[in-house]
Amino acid sequence: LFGDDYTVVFVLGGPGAGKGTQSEKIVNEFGFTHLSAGDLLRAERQREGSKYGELINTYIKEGQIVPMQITINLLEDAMKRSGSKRFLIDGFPREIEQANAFEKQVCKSAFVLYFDCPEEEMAARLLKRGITSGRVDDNAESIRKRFETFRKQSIPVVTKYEQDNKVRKVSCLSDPSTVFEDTKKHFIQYYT
Ligand code: UP5
Ligand code: MG
Repeated sequence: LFGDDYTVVFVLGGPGAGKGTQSEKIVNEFGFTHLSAGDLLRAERQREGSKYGELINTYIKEGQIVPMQITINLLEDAMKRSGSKRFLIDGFPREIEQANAFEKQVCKSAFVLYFDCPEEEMAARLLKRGITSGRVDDNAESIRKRFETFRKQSIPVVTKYEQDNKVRKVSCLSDPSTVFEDTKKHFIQYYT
């Protein structure tokens, strides 16, 4: 559907690794459009008249992956509406089936930006954010479930793309601007 003149970069990493934080910085410097699958699902959950509000809320609270066609449709709509040709797809694909379906139905990916972060650090960040975020999944119980889903279903996506030599890995342990110094290196080709 979206052809060779479109660029899709998948931004992956565990819950709280810093996908959203770094995506914002990439947008500012490289003119990409940032689409967070989680943000799109949360917006759909709140949308008046949505059929999926309740379902989405349950999946998010349980740290499980929402049935993929819902997410793929939201992403595709957002891509069309944006009028952009360069996308950071943040927090998606979270399982191999989603990766294959998206690449077949919507657009091929250029590469995967993978933010690597130890679970202890991610948990600390999420618990801290949970004090003010209002996110239904920023509590100890949901965080534990999100990590479990990440290990079982999402890490295999990274492994799959590693086999195709498409993963660019960045450690997320330092402060956001230091992490961005590393992130940037992977976008040199997109300087305008
Ligand atoms: N922070 C960030 N970087 C930092 C740094 N370098 N040093 C210190 N602190 C740092 O950051 C998280 C917190 O850490 C913030 O407070 C930030 O200030 C701080 P953020 O940039 O928000 O990290 P991010 O990786 O984006 O974390 P997020 O919580 O958004 O990740 P998740 O992957 O858990 O959440 P997402 O919104 O992608 O998905 C939520 C749920 O939606 C999923 O669990 C799932 O149920 C559902 N979903 C699907 O079903 N399908 C999908 O395709 C996508 C989502
Ligand atoms: Mg995020």
